[in-house]
Amino acid sequence: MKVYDDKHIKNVVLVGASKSGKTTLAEAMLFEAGLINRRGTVEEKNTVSDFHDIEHERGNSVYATTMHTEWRDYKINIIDTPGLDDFIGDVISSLRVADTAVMMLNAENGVEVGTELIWNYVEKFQKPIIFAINHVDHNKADFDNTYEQARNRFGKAVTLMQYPVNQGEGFDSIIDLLKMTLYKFSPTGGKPQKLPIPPEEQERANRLHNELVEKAAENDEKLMELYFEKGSLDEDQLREGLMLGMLHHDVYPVFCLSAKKDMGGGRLMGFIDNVAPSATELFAEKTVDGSELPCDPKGPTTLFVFKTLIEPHLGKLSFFKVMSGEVKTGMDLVNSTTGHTERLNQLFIMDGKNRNPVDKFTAGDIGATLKLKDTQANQTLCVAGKNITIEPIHFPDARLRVSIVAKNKADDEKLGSVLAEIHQEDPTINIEYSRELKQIILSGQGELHLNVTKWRLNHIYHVDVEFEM
Ligand SMILES: Nc1nc2c(ncn2[C@@H]2O[C@H](COP(=O)(O)OP(=O)(O)O)[C@@H](O)[C@H]2O)c(=O)[nH]1
Ligand SMILES: [Mg+2]
Repeated sequence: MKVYDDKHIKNVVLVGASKSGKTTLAEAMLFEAGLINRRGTVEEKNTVSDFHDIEHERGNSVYATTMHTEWRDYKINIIDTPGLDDFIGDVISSLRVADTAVMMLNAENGVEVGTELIWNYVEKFQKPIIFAINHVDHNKADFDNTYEQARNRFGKAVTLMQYPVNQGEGFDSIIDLLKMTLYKFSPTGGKPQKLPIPPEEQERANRLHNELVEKAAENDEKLMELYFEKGSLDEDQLREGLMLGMLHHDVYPVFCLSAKKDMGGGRLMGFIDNVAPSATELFAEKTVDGSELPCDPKGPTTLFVFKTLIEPHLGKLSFFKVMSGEVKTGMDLVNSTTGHTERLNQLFIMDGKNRNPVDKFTAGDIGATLKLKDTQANQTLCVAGKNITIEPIHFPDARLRVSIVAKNKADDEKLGSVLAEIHQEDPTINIEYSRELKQIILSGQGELHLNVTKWRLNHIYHVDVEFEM
């Protein structure tokens, strides 16, 4: 595994309404980069991202899954998230550690209710945003309408970087307004041919290109001056302007894709490499004592644990982002909440369920470790003597409560401990004991959320339960 420095690591989270194509895009991004040699599909239940049994059963993502890809000297960490509101907990923790949110829109449906729900969280985190309009190969795809809806709903920052030349079933060509090139794909997708923009598209492409340049120039006085002087900006200046625009929410670049046909993912990755900010370019992290921690590889080693996964046969996996410094295998770090020391015996890059061992991670990177004794999600591990606590994630309150009983009395005790594990994995599942009712009260984000919890109790922990509303 090649070692990437902090400037060459980008963290993106794929968010958007259910079925917009997030999991399919993640698969295409790994496949195009050659990290997997077979492209799985959601239908065949063999994608890297949707590896949990419940996801296979539902044909839909339930958990956030981390993966990585490598594209032209950059490492891109991808977190694929579930699109349904019931599973918002994992969307929130993923947004917290990502540096750019890729909001997927389905060109058949435009802006959906699910898009709006997730937008509320995306905005709260103030992270740079890219819109990826997917499904442009569908016969009902309407790219322009989807773009207009996004612009009406999310504002003038929504800025075209591309548009499809021939959306619908025959889709195979994209005009890129940054590179001013036509990308033409073979029927199997992948790497496109680069062709000149055809004469009939030149006027539209020029007009949109100029809009784009102006948008990039607006973000910096120096660039504005150059633009007035020369009437244009070169590619590096454009990149700089767009990156500043992304940082300040003045530019939400729009891309077009068919994730299913593997068309457009490579260009999107190239843009993430070259324009999307890395963690070191983002605003410093806030700590609970009101100070800030810049993402600096030379700073004090600080890991923020954003997610826990408990695999019955493997134990506890803790996912973290290196907020500062670097972490090496065998290092001792202190949990700033409990004061206990944890040894990080193993470090992994996680690609779905696959663990790839590595020796170290540097500031801005995302990794995982096994068997931390006493650390939960939302806690900080840092080098002894520093006592840094990263501002924790605030999860929404429960929206539905039920009382829960084991069908078999003998499971009563087990139920309590298993539910505690489930809460560790998903902080939006809460458990209280009602003395009055002498019952355990389970609460979560909705009926589906609680039913998935029931499914897990039954299929993974072998505890049969009943809900009483
Ligand atoms: N036609 C078409 N179908 C797609 C595209 N991307 C995904 N799909 C299909 O849309 C469905 C939902 O995709 P999935 O990746 O699970 O969406 P997610 O819920 O956002 O993760 C699946 O049946 C995919 O095969 C696309 O670009 N074009
Ligand atoms: Mg999915």
